[in-house]
Amino acid sequence: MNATPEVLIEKDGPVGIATLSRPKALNALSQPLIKELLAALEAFDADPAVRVMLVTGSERAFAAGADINEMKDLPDSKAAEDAMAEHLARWDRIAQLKKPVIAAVSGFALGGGCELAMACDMIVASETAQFGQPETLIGVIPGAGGTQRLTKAVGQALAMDLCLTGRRLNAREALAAGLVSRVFAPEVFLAEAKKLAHEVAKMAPLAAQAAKRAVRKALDVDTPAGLRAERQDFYLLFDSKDQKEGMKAFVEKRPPKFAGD
Ligand code: DAK
Repeated sequence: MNATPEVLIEKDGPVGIATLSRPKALNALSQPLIKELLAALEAFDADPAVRVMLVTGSERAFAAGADINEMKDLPDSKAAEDAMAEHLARWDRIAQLKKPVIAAVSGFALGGGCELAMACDMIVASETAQFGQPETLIGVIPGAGGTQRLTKAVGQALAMDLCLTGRRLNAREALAAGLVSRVFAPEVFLAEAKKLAHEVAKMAPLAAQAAKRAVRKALDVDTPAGLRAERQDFYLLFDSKDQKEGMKAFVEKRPPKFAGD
């Protein structure tokens, strides 16, 4: 762990917030920073009081990529793999969290920054956001899922364009391309992102987690397998108290009280 935290952790009721805070390097995602972020998110994932997580950065940068200084002197592929295998495993664990994770992106989300946002379940953006995968400009390619997740989010034409030219998408372009789901004016961006997180936190927690799992499944498996997984989770939710409460509250015309079981 760093002497000075580079990830600020806060709980806002049922919303666990992790704010990347390495301003001098535009939140470049060094190995210690990712380690700290993963620890924070896994603690939120295990905390029964937390239902949704929000990952955000500063106004100027969500994150400007993995830390180039950590990679620049790696002599060859073997050294790169040795140095980064554990790091990559941590990135994978971020994508495997059970609870919904929202990325709230202001400013630069480049390279690993864009990949981190895409490892989350939903991306909302400030009008200042800029998304890109400029790794080919520095002699590599996206290494934390960018080629796959970006292509699935925006399609081959645009993903290829971004990866081969390093050009950036602004927030409106990212919205039109399907990379982000909402764009907010800078003055209200964080408040709106938190509002959204609180809205998601009102859902039946087990159902929200199952919805996350099922939607993500669509990216990984063919449709029949995805439908099987969806159906299985649909039926399983009838074992939960929250399904009983949700449907009872509906017919009684009152708001549900979900306990998460
Ligand atoms: N790494 C380290 N430092 C960075 C950085 C980065 N990615 N991005 C910015 N900085 C630092 C700058 O060096 C500068 O530091 P000082 O010179 O002040 O000490 C400070 O942040 C401010 O940056 P600038 O002076 O450059 O600010 P500008 O406004 O002029 O430009 C910029 C902002 C974001 C356009 C520019 O900094 C930039 O182009 N940054 C690099 C963007 C980039 O190429 N990103 C992709 C990096 S490669 C993997 C996991 C992840 C990855 C790969 C593998 N595994 C686990 C296998 C991901 C790879 C990448 O992300």
